[in-house]
Amino acid sequence: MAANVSPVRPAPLDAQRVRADFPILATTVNGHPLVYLDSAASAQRPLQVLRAVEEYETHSHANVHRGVHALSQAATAAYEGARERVRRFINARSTREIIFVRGTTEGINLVAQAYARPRFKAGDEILITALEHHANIVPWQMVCEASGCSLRVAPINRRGELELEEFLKLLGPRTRLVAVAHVSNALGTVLPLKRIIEAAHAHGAVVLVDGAQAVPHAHVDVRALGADFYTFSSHKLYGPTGIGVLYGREELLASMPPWQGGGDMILTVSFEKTTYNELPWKFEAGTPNMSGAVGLAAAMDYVESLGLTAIAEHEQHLLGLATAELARLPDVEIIGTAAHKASVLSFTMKGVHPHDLGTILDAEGVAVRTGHHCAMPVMTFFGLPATARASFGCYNTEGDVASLVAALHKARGVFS
Ligand code: 7TS
Repeated sequence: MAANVSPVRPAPLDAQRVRADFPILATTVNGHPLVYLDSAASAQRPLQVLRAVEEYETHSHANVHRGVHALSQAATAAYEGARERVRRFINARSTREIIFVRGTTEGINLVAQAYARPRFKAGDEILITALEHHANIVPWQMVCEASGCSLRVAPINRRGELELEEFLKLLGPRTRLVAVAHVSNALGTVLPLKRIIEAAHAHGAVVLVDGAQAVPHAHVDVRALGADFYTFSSHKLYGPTGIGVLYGREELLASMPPWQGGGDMILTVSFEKTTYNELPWKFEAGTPNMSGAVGLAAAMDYVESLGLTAIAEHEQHLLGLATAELARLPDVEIIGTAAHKASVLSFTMKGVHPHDLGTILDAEGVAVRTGHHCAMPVMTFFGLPATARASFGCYNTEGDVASLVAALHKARGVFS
Protein backbone atom coordinates (compact mmCIF):
# COMPACT_ATOMS: atom_id res chain seq x y z
CA MET A 1 0.00 0.00 0.00
CA ALA A 2 2.78 2.30 -0.98
CA ALA A 3 0.52 5.30 -1.53
CA ASN A 4 -0.46 5.40 2.12
CA VAL A 5 2.74 4.61 3.95
CA SER A 6 4.58 7.30 5.82
CA PRO A 7 7.46 8.90 3.90
CA VAL A 8 9.74 8.61 6.96
CA ARG A 9 11.78 5.41 6.74
CA PRO A 10 12.17 3.81 10.15
CA ALA A 11 14.77 1.14 10.86
CA PRO A 12 13.90 -2.27 9.41
CA LEU A 13 11.94 -4.48 11.72
CA ASP A 14 13.84 -6.83 14.01
CA ALA A 15 11.28 -9.64 14.09
CA GLN A 16 13.23 -11.66 16.67
CA ARG A 17 13.07 -8.74 19.08
CA VAL A 18 9.39 -8.21 18.26
CA ARG A 19 8.66 -11.87 19.05
CA ALA A 20 9.82 -11.37 22.62
CA ASP A 21 6.83 -9.06 23.10
CA PHE A 22 4.39 -11.89 22.29
CA PRO A 23 4.51 -14.58 24.99
CA ILE A 24 2.03 -16.81 23.15
CA LEU A 25 4.55 -17.33 20.36
CA ALA A 26 6.61 -19.46 22.76
CA THR A 27 3.78 -22.04 22.79
CA THR A 28 4.53 -25.50 21.48
CA VAL A 29 1.87 -27.22 19.37
CA ASN A 30 1.94 -30.97 18.89
CA GLY A 31 5.53 -31.01 20.05
CA HIS A 32 6.63 -28.29 17.64
CA PRO A 33 7.28 -24.61 18.24
CA LEU A 34 4.19 -22.67 17.17
CA VAL A 35 4.41 -21.11 13.72
CA TYR A 36 1.54 -18.65 13.75
CA LEU A 37 0.43 -17.80 10.23
CA ASP A 38 -3.16 -16.80 10.95
CA SER A 39 -2.90 -13.13 11.85
CA ALA A 40 -5.45 -12.17 9.18
CA ALA A 41 -8.05 -14.02 11.25
CA SER A 42 -6.79 -12.62 14.54
CA ALA A 43 -3.38 -11.28 15.46
CA GLN A 44 -1.70 -12.12 18.76
CA ARG A 45 -1.32 -9.44 21.42
CA PRO A 46 1.97 -8.06 22.71
CA LEU A 47 2.73 -7.66 26.41
CA GLN A 48 2.26 -3.92 25.99
CA VAL A 49 -1.42 -4.50 25.19
CA LEU A 50 -1.92 -7.19 27.84
CA ARG A 51 -0.37 -4.94 30.47
CA ALA A 52 -2.40 -1.89 29.48
CA VAL A 53 -5.59 -3.93 29.86
CA GLU A 54 -4.42 -5.36 33.17
CA GLU A 55 -3.48 -1.90 34.43
CA TYR A 56 -6.92 -0.56 33.53
CA GLU A 57 -8.76 -3.51 35.07
CA THR A 58 -6.60 -3.46 38.19
CA HIS A 59 -6.54 0.25 38.91
CA SER A 60 -9.04 2.25 36.87
CA HIS A 61 -12.20 0.27 36.26
CA ALA A 62 -15.70 1.58 36.94
CA ASN A 63 -18.54 2.47 34.61
CA VAL A 64 -17.92 5.47 32.37
CA HIS A 65 -19.76 8.76 31.89
CA ARG A 66 -21.98 8.10 34.90
CA GLY A 67 -20.23 8.78 38.15
CA VAL A 68 -18.55 11.68 39.84
CA HIS A 69 -16.44 9.29 41.88
CA ALA A 70 -12.74 8.98 41.20
CA LEU A 71 -12.73 5.57 39.53
CA SER A 72 -15.57 6.44 37.20
CA GLN A 73 -13.65 9.52 36.18
CA ALA A 74 -10.48 7.48 35.68
CA ALA A 75 -12.37 4.99 33.52
CA THR A 76 -13.96 7.79 31.50
CA ALA A 77 -10.56 9.42 31.00
CA ALA A 78 -9.08 6.10 29.87
CA TYR A 79 -11.94 5.41 27.48
CA GLU A 80 -12.10 8.89 25.99
CA GLY A 81 -8.30 9.00 25.87
CA ALA A 82 -8.42 5.86 23.75
CA ARG A 83 -10.85 7.58 21.41
CA GLU A 84 -8.41 10.44 20.91
CA ARG A 85 -5.65 7.88 20.29
CA VAL A 86 -7.76 6.31 17.54
CA ARG A 87 -8.49 9.73 16.03
CA ARG A 88 -4.78 10.40 15.79
CA PHE A 89 -4.04 6.93 14.41
CA ILE A 90 -6.29 7.38 11.39
CA ASN A 91 -6.02 11.17 11.23
CA ALA A 92 -9.72 11.89 11.67
CA ARG A 93 -10.69 15.51 12.14
CA SER A 94 -12.50 15.04 15.44
CA THR A 95 -13.23 12.46 18.14
CA ARG A 96 -16.89 13.00 17.28
CA GLU A 97 -16.11 10.94 14.18
CA ILE A 98 -14.80 7.94 16.14
CA ILE A 99 -17.47 5.45 17.19
CA PHE A 100 -16.41 2.44 19.22
CA VAL A 101 -18.12 -0.72 17.98
CA ARG A 102 -17.58 -4.44 18.52
CA GLY A 103 -15.61 -4.79 15.32
CA THR A 104 -15.72 -4.36 11.57
CA THR A 105 -18.92 -6.39 11.28
CA GLU A 106 -20.75 -4.12 13.68
CA GLY A 107 -19.32 -1.00 12.03
CA ILE A 108 -20.71 -2.04 8.65
CA ASN A 109 -24.07 -3.05 10.13
CA LEU A 110 -24.32 0.31 11.87
CA VAL A 111 -23.89 2.16 8.58
CA ALA A 112 -26.25 -0.24 6.80
CA GLN A 113 -29.00 0.21 9.37
CA ALA A 114 -28.58 3.85 10.37
CA TYR A 115 -27.36 5.39 7.11
CA ALA A 116 -28.55 3.24 4.21
CA ARG A 117 -31.78 1.66 5.37
CA PRO A 118 -33.71 4.82 6.28
CA ARG A 119 -32.79 6.71 3.12
CA PHE A 120 -32.48 4.19 0.27
CA LYS A 121 -35.48 3.09 -1.78
CA ALA A 122 -36.37 1.08 -4.89
CA GLY A 123 -34.20 2.24 -7.78
CA ASP A 124 -31.25 3.11 -5.56
CA GLU A 125 -28.12 1.00 -5.83
CA ILE A 126 -25.40 -0.16 -3.48
CA LEU A 127 -22.19 -1.15 -5.25
CA ILE A 128 -19.75 -3.66 -3.76
CA THR A 129 -17.01 -5.83 -5.28
CA ALA A 130 -16.77 -9.57 -5.85
CA LEU A 131 -14.00 -9.96 -3.29
CA GLU A 132 -15.82 -8.78 -0.18
CA HIS A 133 -15.96 -10.58 3.15
CA HIS A 134 -19.50 -11.70 4.08
CA ALA A 135 -19.57 -8.82 6.59
CA ASN A 136 -19.49 -6.43 3.63
CA ILE A 137 -22.15 -8.30 1.65
CA VAL A 138 -24.88 -9.50 3.97
CA PRO A 139 -25.66 -6.20 5.75
CA TRP A 140 -26.27 -4.63 2.32
CA GLN A 141 -28.49 -7.53 1.25
CA MET A 142 -30.51 -6.91 4.41
CA VAL A 143 -30.86 -3.23 3.48
CA CYS A 144 -31.96 -4.21 -0.02
CA GLU A 145 -34.59 -6.57 1.39
CA ALA A 146 -35.92 -3.93 3.74
CA SER A 147 -35.84 -0.94 1.39
CA GLY A 148 -36.21 -2.36 -2.12
CA CYS A 149 -32.87 -0.96 -3.32
CA SER A 150 -30.50 -3.16 -5.37
CA LEU A 151 -27.05 -4.60 -4.85
CA ARG A 152 -24.56 -4.41 -7.73
CA VAL A 153 -21.30 -6.34 -7.72
CA ALA A 154 -18.17 -5.24 -9.57
CA PRO A 155 -16.25 -8.25 -10.95
CA ILE A 156 -12.70 -9.42 -10.33
CA ASN A 157 -10.26 -11.07 -12.72
CA ARG A 158 -8.42 -14.41 -12.40
CA ARG A 159 -5.59 -12.74 -10.52
CA GLY A 160 -8.10 -11.60 -7.92
CA GLU A 161 -7.89 -7.92 -8.90
CA LEU A 162 -10.87 -5.66 -9.16
CA GLU A 163 -11.85 -5.00 -12.79
CA LEU A 164 -11.67 -1.26 -12.37
CA GLU A 165 -13.18 -0.41 -15.75
CA GLU A 166 -16.19 -2.61 -14.97
CA PHE A 167 -16.46 -1.06 -11.53
CA LEU A 168 -16.48 2.41 -13.07
CA LYS A 169 -19.16 1.35 -15.56
CA LEU A 170 -21.39 0.16 -12.72
CA LEU A 171 -21.21 3.56 -11.05
CA GLY A 172 -24.10 5.76 -12.07
CA PRO A 173 -26.70 8.24 -10.91
CA ARG A 174 -28.50 5.47 -9.02
CA THR A 175 -25.42 4.51 -6.99
CA ARG A 176 -25.99 5.80 -3.48
CA LEU A 177 -23.28 3.91 -1.65
CA VAL A 178 -20.08 2.06 -2.52
CA ALA A 179 -18.81 -0.45 0.04
CA VAL A 180 -15.36 -1.93 -0.60
CA ALA A 181 -12.61 -3.72 1.22
CA HIS A 182 -9.30 -1.91 1.46
CA VAL A 183 -7.56 -5.30 1.38
CA SER A 184 -9.19 -8.66 0.54
CA ASN A 185 -8.95 -11.15 3.39
CA ALA A 186 -9.17 -14.21 1.14
CA LEU A 187 -6.71 -13.12 -1.56
CA GLY A 188 -4.66 -10.27 -0.12
CA THR A 189 -5.51 -7.94 -3.01
CA VAL A 190 -5.05 -4.25 -2.19
CA LEU A 191 -7.79 -2.23 -3.85
CA PRO A 192 -7.13 1.08 -5.66
CA LEU A 193 -9.04 2.97 -3.01
CA LYS A 194 -8.24 6.53 -3.95
CA ARG A 195 -9.41 5.94 -7.50
CA ILE A 196 -12.56 4.15 -6.27
CA ILE A 197 -13.41 6.90 -3.81
CA GLU A 198 -12.82 9.73 -6.29
CA ALA A 199 -14.98 8.04 -8.91
CA ALA A 200 -17.75 7.25 -6.40
CA HIS A 201 -17.76 10.82 -5.14
CA ALA A 202 -17.92 12.13 -8.70
CA HIS A 203 -21.24 10.24 -8.94
CA GLY A 204 -22.45 11.58 -5.63
CA ALA A 205 -22.12 8.21 -3.85
CA VAL A 206 -20.95 7.79 -0.30
CA VAL A 207 -18.08 5.33 0.32
CA LEU A 208 -17.65 2.86 3.15
CA VAL A 209 -14.28 1.15 3.41
CA ASP A 210 -13.88 -2.18 5.18
CA GLY A 211 -10.39 -1.67 6.56
CA ALA A 212 -10.19 -4.87 8.63
CA GLN A 213 -7.22 -6.23 6.68
CA ALA A 214 -5.55 -2.91 5.91
CA VAL A 215 -5.03 -1.12 9.20
CA PRO A 216 -2.46 -3.64 10.53
CA HIS A 217 -0.32 -3.31 7.41
CA ALA A 218 -0.22 0.34 6.40
CA HIS A 219 -0.69 3.81 7.75
CA VAL A 220 -4.29 4.72 6.99
CA ASP A 221 -5.21 8.39 6.78
CA VAL A 222 -8.97 8.65 6.40
CA ARG A 223 -8.83 12.27 5.35
CA ALA A 224 -6.16 11.72 2.70
CA LEU A 225 -8.20 8.78 1.37
CA GLY A 226 -11.40 10.80 1.42
CA ALA A 227 -13.39 7.87 2.88
CA ASP A 228 -16.84 8.72 4.21
CA PHE A 229 -16.89 5.69 6.50
CA TYR A 230 -13.92 3.51 7.44
CA THR A 231 -14.19 0.59 9.82
CA PHE A 232 -11.80 -1.94 11.35
CA SER A 233 -11.36 -4.43 14.19
CA SER A 234 -8.90 -4.18 17.06
CA HIS A 235 -8.12 -7.90 17.17
CA LYS A 236 -6.44 -7.88 13.77
CA LEU A 237 -4.29 -4.94 14.90
CA TYR A 238 -2.72 -6.76 17.88
CA GLY A 239 -5.44 -5.42 20.19
CA PRO A 240 -8.20 -7.13 22.18
CA THR A 241 -11.30 -8.77 20.71
CA GLY A 242 -14.75 -7.25 21.10
CA ILE A 243 -13.76 -3.74 20.11
CA GLY A 244 -13.36 -1.94 16.82
CA VAL A 245 -13.84 1.43 15.24
CA LEU A 246 -16.28 3.05 12.89
CA TYR A 247 -14.98 6.32 11.50
CA GLY A 248 -17.62 8.45 9.83
CA ARG A 249 -17.48 11.97 8.51
CA GLU A 250 -19.15 14.11 11.13
CA GLU A 251 -21.67 15.58 8.74
CA LEU A 252 -22.90 12.09 7.80
CA LEU A 253 -22.96 10.73 11.35
CA ALA A 254 -24.84 13.81 12.49
CA SER A 255 -27.48 13.25 9.82
CA MET A 256 -28.10 9.64 10.89
CA PRO A 257 -30.65 8.47 13.45
CA PRO A 258 -29.29 6.42 16.34
CA TRP A 259 -29.04 2.69 15.73
CA GLN A 260 -29.44 1.03 19.12
CA GLY A 261 -31.26 2.60 22.06
CA GLY A 262 -30.23 2.55 25.71
CA GLY A 263 -27.86 4.16 28.16
CA ASP A 264 -25.08 6.51 26.97
CA MET A 265 -26.84 7.37 23.70
CA ILE A 266 -29.51 9.51 25.38
CA LEU A 267 -29.63 12.97 26.91
CA THR A 268 -33.14 12.83 28.40
CA VAL A 269 -35.85 10.20 28.47
CA SER A 270 -39.53 10.58 29.11
CA PHE A 271 -42.38 8.39 27.91
CA GLU A 272 -43.38 11.16 25.54
CA LYS A 273 -40.02 12.04 24.04
CA THR A 274 -36.41 11.02 24.29
CA THR A 275 -33.57 13.24 23.20
CA TYR A 276 -30.34 11.74 21.96
CA ASN A 277 -26.79 12.37 23.01
CA GLU A 278 -24.32 14.13 20.76
CA LEU A 279 -21.67 12.45 18.67
CA PRO A 280 -19.99 10.08 19.15
CA TRP A 281 -22.05 8.76 22.09
CA LYS A 282 -25.27 8.85 20.05
CA PHE A 283 -24.07 5.57 18.52
CA GLU A 284 -22.76 3.94 21.69
CA ALA A 285 -25.76 2.52 23.55
CA GLY A 286 -25.02 0.64 26.75
CA THR A 287 -21.88 0.26 28.81
CA PRO A 288 -19.02 0.23 26.31
CA ASN A 289 -15.96 -2.00 26.18
CA MET A 290 -13.61 0.24 28.16
CA SER A 291 -10.77 -2.22 28.67
CA GLY A 292 -10.98 -3.11 24.99
CA ALA A 293 -10.62 0.53 24.02
CA VAL A 294 -7.62 0.88 26.33
CA GLY A 295 -6.06 -2.23 24.80
CA LEU A 296 -6.71 -0.96 21.28
CA ALA A 297 -5.02 2.35 22.11
CA ALA A 298 -2.02 0.41 23.45
CA ALA A 299 -1.95 -1.66 20.26
CA MET A 300 -1.84 1.55 18.22
CA ASP A 301 1.06 2.80 20.35
CA TYR A 302 2.74 -0.53 19.79
CA VAL A 303 2.50 -0.69 16.00
CA GLU A 304 3.55 2.94 15.73
CA SER A 305 6.56 2.23 17.94
CA LEU A 306 7.60 -0.47 15.45
CA GLY A 307 6.69 1.80 12.54
CA LEU A 308 3.93 0.88 10.12
CA THR A 309 6.29 1.33 7.20
CA ALA A 310 8.78 -1.07 8.77
CA ILE A 311 5.99 -3.59 9.46
CA ALA A 312 4.71 -3.31 5.90
CA GLU A 313 8.19 -3.76 4.40
CA HIS A 314 8.90 -6.74 6.63
CA GLU A 315 5.62 -8.42 5.71
CA GLN A 316 6.12 -7.68 2.01
CA HIS A 317 9.49 -9.39 2.23
CA LEU A 318 7.92 -12.49 3.83
CA LEU A 319 5.05 -12.48 1.35
CA GLY A 320 7.49 -12.30 -1.57
CA LEU A 321 9.62 -15.08 -0.11
CA ALA A 322 6.67 -17.36 0.64
CA THR A 323 5.14 -16.70 -2.78
CA ALA A 324 8.39 -17.67 -4.50
CA GLU A 325 8.82 -20.79 -2.34
CA LEU A 326 5.24 -22.01 -2.82
CA ALA A 327 5.35 -21.32 -6.54
CA ARG A 328 8.21 -23.84 -6.74
CA LEU A 329 6.24 -26.59 -5.01
CA PRO A 330 4.63 -29.01 -7.42
CA ASP A 331 0.89 -29.43 -6.85
CA VAL A 332 0.58 -26.14 -5.00
CA GLU A 333 -1.41 -23.38 -6.63
CA ILE A 334 -1.46 -19.84 -5.32
CA ILE A 335 -4.94 -18.32 -5.39
CA GLY A 336 -4.80 -14.54 -5.69
CA THR A 337 -1.87 -13.21 -7.66
CA ALA A 338 -2.72 -9.52 -7.78
CA ALA A 339 0.10 -7.11 -8.58
CA HIS A 340 -0.57 -5.29 -5.32
CA LYS A 341 -1.05 -7.58 -2.33
CA ALA A 342 -0.75 -7.38 1.43
CA SER A 343 0.31 -10.11 3.78
CA VAL A 344 -2.04 -12.91 2.70
CA LEU A 345 -1.14 -16.03 0.74
CA SER A 346 -4.02 -18.33 -0.22
CA PHE A 347 -3.23 -21.64 -1.86
CA THR A 348 -4.45 -25.13 -2.65
CA MET A 349 -2.62 -28.44 -2.97
CA LYS A 350 -3.76 -30.70 -5.75
CA GLY A 351 -5.65 -33.75 -4.51
CA VAL A 352 -5.77 -32.56 -0.89
CA HIS A 353 -8.77 -30.90 0.69
CA PRO A 354 -7.66 -27.66 2.38
CA HIS A 355 -9.05 -28.88 5.73
CA ASP A 356 -6.90 -32.02 5.55
CA LEU A 357 -3.96 -29.86 4.59
CA GLY A 358 -4.63 -27.60 7.58
CA THR A 359 -4.72 -30.61 9.88
CA ILE A 360 -1.37 -31.91 8.63
CA LEU A 361 0.18 -28.46 8.99
CA ASP A 362 -1.20 -28.19 12.51
CA ALA A 363 0.45 -31.51 13.38
CA GLU A 364 3.70 -29.73 12.47
CA GLY A 365 2.83 -26.73 14.65
CA VAL A 366 1.98 -24.53 11.65
CA ALA A 367 -1.25 -22.58 12.12
CA VAL A 368 -2.90 -21.55 8.86
CA ARG A 369 -6.56 -20.88 8.18
CA THR A 370 -8.46 -23.24 5.92
CA GLY A 371 -11.96 -22.74 4.59
CA HIS A 372 -13.88 -20.17 2.62
CA HIS A 373 -12.59 -17.31 4.79
CA CYS A 374 -16.11 -15.85 4.99
CA ALA A 375 -15.76 -14.96 1.33
CA MET A 376 -17.80 -17.71 -0.33
CA PRO A 377 -18.35 -15.74 -3.55
CA VAL A 378 -14.56 -15.52 -3.98
CA MET A 379 -14.30 -19.31 -3.64
CA THR A 380 -17.16 -19.77 -6.10
CA PHE A 381 -15.40 -17.46 -8.57
CA PHE A 382 -12.28 -19.63 -8.45
CA GLY A 383 -14.35 -22.84 -8.51
CA LEU A 384 -12.98 -23.95 -5.14
CA PRO A 385 -14.66 -25.13 -1.95
CA ALA A 386 -11.91 -23.60 0.16
CA THR A 387 -8.26 -22.61 0.29
CA ALA A 388 -5.50 -22.76 2.85
CA ARG A 389 -4.35 -19.28 3.81
CA ALA A 390 -1.10 -18.20 5.42
CA SER A 391 -1.02 -14.63 6.66
CA PHE A 392 1.89 -12.66 8.08
CA GLY A 393 2.27 -10.21 10.91
CA CYS A 394 5.06 -8.19 12.46
CA TYR A 395 6.33 -11.20 14.44
CA ASN A 396 6.73 -13.65 11.57
CA THR A 397 10.16 -14.59 10.29
CA GLU A 398 11.86 -16.22 7.33
CA GLY A 399 12.08 -19.27 9.59
CA ASP A 400 8.26 -19.37 9.72
CA VAL A 401 8.16 -19.41 5.93
CA ALA A 402 10.69 -22.26 5.91
CA SER A 403 8.54 -24.19 8.43
CA LEU A 404 5.48 -23.71 6.24
CA VAL A 405 7.32 -24.99 3.20
CA ALA A 406 8.72 -27.99 5.12
CA ALA A 407 5.24 -28.84 6.43
CA LEU A 408 3.82 -28.61 2.92
CA HIS A 409 6.48 -31.06 1.70
CA LYS A 410 5.44 -33.38 4.48
CA ALA A 411 1.77 -33.04 3.52
CA ARG A 412 2.60 -33.92 -0.06
CA GLY A 413 4.34 -37.04 1.18
CA VAL A 414 1.33 -38.05 3.27
CA PHE A 415 -1.14 -37.64 0.42
CA SER A 416 0.90 -38.89 -2.52
N1 7TS B 1 -13.92 -7.63 6.72
C1 7TS B 1 -12.78 -8.26 6.41
C2 7TS B 1 -12.02 -7.86 5.17
C3 7TS B 1 -12.30 -9.26 7.26
O1 7TS B 1 -11.15 -9.87 6.97
C4 7TS B 1 -13.03 -9.60 8.42
C5 7TS B 1 -12.62 -10.73 9.32
C6 7TS B 1 -14.19 -8.88 8.70
C7 7TS B 1 -14.62 -7.91 7.82
C8 7TS B 1 -14.99 -9.12 9.94
O2 7TS B 1 -14.25 -8.71 11.04
P1 7TS B 1 -14.80 -8.96 12.52
O3 7TS B 1 -13.66 -8.57 13.40
O4 7TS B 1 -16.00 -8.12 12.69
O5 7TS B 1 -15.11 -10.43 12.60
N2 7TS B 1 -11.85 -11.70 8.67
C9 7TS B 1 -11.54 -12.95 9.11
C10 7TS B 1 -10.72 -13.80 8.41
O6 7TS B 1 -10.18 -13.52 7.34
N3 7TS B 1 -10.61 -14.96 9.07
O7 7TS B 1 -11.32 -14.85 10.20
C11 7TS B 1 -11.91 -13.61 10.25
